[in-house]
Formats: sequence, C-alpha cells, structure tokens
Amino acid sequence: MKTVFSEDHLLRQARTELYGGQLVEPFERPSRARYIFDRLKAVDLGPVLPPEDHGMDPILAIHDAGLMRFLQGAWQEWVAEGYKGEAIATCWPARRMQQRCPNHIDGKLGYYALATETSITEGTWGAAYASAQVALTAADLVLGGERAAFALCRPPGHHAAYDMYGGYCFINNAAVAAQWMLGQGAKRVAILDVDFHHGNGTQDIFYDRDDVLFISLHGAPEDAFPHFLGYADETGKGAGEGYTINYPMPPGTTFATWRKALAAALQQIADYAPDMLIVSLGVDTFETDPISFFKLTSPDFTTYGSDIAGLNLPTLFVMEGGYDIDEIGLNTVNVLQGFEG
Ligand code: OKP
Ligand code: ZN
Repeated sequence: MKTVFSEDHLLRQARTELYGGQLVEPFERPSRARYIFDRLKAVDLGPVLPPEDHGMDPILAIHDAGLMRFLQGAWQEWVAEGYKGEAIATCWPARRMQQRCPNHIDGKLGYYALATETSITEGTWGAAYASAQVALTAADLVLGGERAAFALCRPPGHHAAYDMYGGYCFINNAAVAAQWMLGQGAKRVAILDVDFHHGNGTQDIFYDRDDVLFISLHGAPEDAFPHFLGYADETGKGAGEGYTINYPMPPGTTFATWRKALAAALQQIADYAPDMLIVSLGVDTFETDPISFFKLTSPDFTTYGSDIAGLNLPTLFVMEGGYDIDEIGLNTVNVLQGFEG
C-alpha cells in the first residue's frame, strides 16, 4: 500500500493543551507521525510519496471561507494583541447569545472553536493545509485505481466541522477527500470512522446528504469527548435521513463488543454500495490510550483491518487520533497489514 506523507506536519508544534486545568504538552504531538512513519518503513508497507498541491478549492468545497481565513490569520492577530501564550478560546456564543463573529481575536476564537484544548500556534495553518493535501493526494491514488492508500495526516481532521475547529482538528481531511472523490466521478462515498472519538465534524458536514454515508463507532457522548454529538438517535436529516449512523459504546468496551458494531457497520456500508470507502483511522481505541476508554489490543487492529478488507471496496485510510505513542506505529500499521491480508 502506498502512503502519502508531508514533513510539513512538523509546522504544528504546539507547546500547550488545556487539560485537567493545566497547560500540558499536547497529546497530539509531532512524534506521533514519526512513529507511524518508522513502522511503515520497518515492515516495508510500500512507497511513501509527498503530497501534490490541490490548492484551496477542494477545502472550500467543505469549509466556511470565514473559518479558513480565521485559521490563516489567527496567530498574527493573537500576537498583535500582545498575548504571550498560545491562542486558546476562553468564551463562547453559548445558549441564547448572538451567533455573530466579533472583531476581537478573543471573540473570533470563541466563535470558531468547538472546544478549548486546542491551541493555535504559528505553524498551525501550514500543517493543517499540508494535512488536507496529503488526504487529497492519497484520494487520487485510489481514484487512479489503487486498491487502497494511506493518508498519514497530521493534524487530524474528523472534529473539524463546516465552520468550527477543535479536538486537535482544523480541516476535515476525510470530508475534503470524500467531496473530492465525488467531484472526480464517484457517485457515493462511505466514511467509516473507527477513531475512539465521535467524528462530529464529518457528521455535521454530511448530515443532510445522501451521497455520503457516515458511520462512527465511538465512546458514548455521556462519557467521552466531544460530549455534545454522537448519540444513536442522530440519523441524518432531510435527504440525509438514514445516512448517518452512530454506534456509541460505554467505558470498558472490549474488542468482542466493538467488533459486533463494526460488523453491523460493514453490512450497512455493503448495502449502501458506495464506489469508495474512506476509513477515518484513529487508534485511540487501544487499551492503554491515555485519553480513551476502549480495550482493543494490538492484534485486534490486524483483525479489524482484515474485516474492512472484506468489503472489497477501493479504500482510503485517513489518519486521525491515537495517543499511546509507543504503540501508535504498531497499531496503525497492523490495521493496514490486516487489510492487505
Ligand atoms: C481527537 B481525535 C479527555 C479530553 C479530550 C480532546 C480529545 C480530542 C481527540 N479528557 N480532549 O478524535 O483523536
Ligand atoms: Zn480520537
């Protein structure tokens, strides 16, 4: 399997994440990508290619132009205000407040953020842009006839909604790739999100559409980030009714339970008969992930990679989360090797 990867992910080197009332070293850190890259090389998964620049148009086909402008300029505005730390939202348009974008950087951060753990830093936009280009280039490989491709994206994307960033995500790489596939001739695309966290951004983007089926397996919102989306009764709206499917699962969920949800999801994807499959691949379902509560083991990742291959669909894997960094390479590449059989 070919991988697409950009060193520009290194532009995102945040020093702080707001976690447990402290500013800690972010869980989403540059070494994640290096460990995955090292493992790909160690098992000789296949060639690693750089991204080709597809420009802003495929990104603006998914995201609000205001959010993109904001992300490009936020760091400069923050510094101009004289702030010393990294740019973090501190206030929100909460219930019964105006949904209007203010001028002040503090107001803009709150307007566009969906959570406060994710700081914006000098290189954040460059890394997020490169990550989206990685997904687009890997999508081209699948469109060009490859059985599968791996977009080693960093930063991740599935929490980024039409006009919101957060949860370590700025541009929704999987959604951008799905829309690109549709523009290149695919009639229907399925997105299977196996990251521990609900893919609220992807769901939001395609909620009223029937040309993208979105299925997510995740920690139940009662107990897990992003807390305010991902319930089983969210099933789509309008033309999209029935094309969003959620499998929330409780703390302690083991592979046996998780795999049953996956089997149901795979059947629903087969029934939908898409031209292509995108897997939002997060390995934070691992038993020792520091911020998650499922109990998958390393061999389980191989097993479910093989399950997904059973669909026999052209498949694009897009990297999302996974924070047990010592094992992130093994677990990620196990899925890809399991898929290849
Ligand atoms: C991004 B991705 C845990 C707080 C979680 C944000 C998690 C973002 C995950 N107590 N904070 O889906 O892996
Ligand atoms: Zn996650």
